Amino acid sequence: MARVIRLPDRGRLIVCTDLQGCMRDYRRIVEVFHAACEAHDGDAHLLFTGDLIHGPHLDHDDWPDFLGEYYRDASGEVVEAVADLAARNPGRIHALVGNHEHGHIGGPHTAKFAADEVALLEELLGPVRTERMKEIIGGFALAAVAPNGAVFTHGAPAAMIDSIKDVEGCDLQAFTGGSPLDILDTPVLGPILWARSAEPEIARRFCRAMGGTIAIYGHDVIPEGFERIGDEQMVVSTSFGVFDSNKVYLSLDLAARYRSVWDLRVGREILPLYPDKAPRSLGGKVPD
Ligand SMILES: [Mn+2]
Repeated sequence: MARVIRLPDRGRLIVCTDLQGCMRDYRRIVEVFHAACEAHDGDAHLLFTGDLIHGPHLDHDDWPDFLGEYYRDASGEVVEAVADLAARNPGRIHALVGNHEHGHIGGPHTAKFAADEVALLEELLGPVRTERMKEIIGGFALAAVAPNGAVFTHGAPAAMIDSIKDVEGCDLQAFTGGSPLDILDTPVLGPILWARSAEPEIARRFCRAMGGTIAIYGHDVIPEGFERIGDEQMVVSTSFGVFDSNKVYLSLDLAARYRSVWDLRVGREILPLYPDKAPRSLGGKVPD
């Protein structure tokens, strides 16, 4: 299957990064999507940029403060909810593979909150729900491109590619090593799923090859909610590892033309997930 989603040149696009099993933030972004549908005559899209799964399984007392507000992992429920939402909104719900999803369909097993998060989740789900989850995430893409210039991936745009075909034809089974440390050496697939940064020149080249101008991704935690890197990269933290007050999502005009990440403005394209908790400097309602 082609691993690149081609978004249309009209309507609104809501972008949500790493949820890592947080059902509360999932429900909130679905509210945002429905509000965008209403505001744009039904013409809205919702894109998840990977890592829907693998959150902490911790009791309240063991929760480290730096992870933000407490939640308990609901990975299986989040993936199933995304599939149901996609079935109810044909062609409007899009999802990319993150390094955490990849572990279930050929990638190295992640070990962030458990020695083997892939084995743990599959055990919790049991064989039937595990098969369904693998089927769902097996249909996810590696990148999405929009005529407005935005190129979306899970990790940083560090892959060396000559054209969009290099990503379209990418084999999710290409990783044959054993250790997660070896994955970055797997061309295209490794950097797209695991890179935390990209040199400006490499990022520019990646965007050009994908037919776009700016790269938008998650994978890393930005405690302040988002970060611009140079003119062509933006890292967004919608959920995981961030306090509610600083969680942001993007709302992009698919009919616009974005030449640099500075065209994305707080309060317009960069919006707080919880406006009632966010400072005005992040487009929220709370005085700074
Ligand atoms: Mn990730």
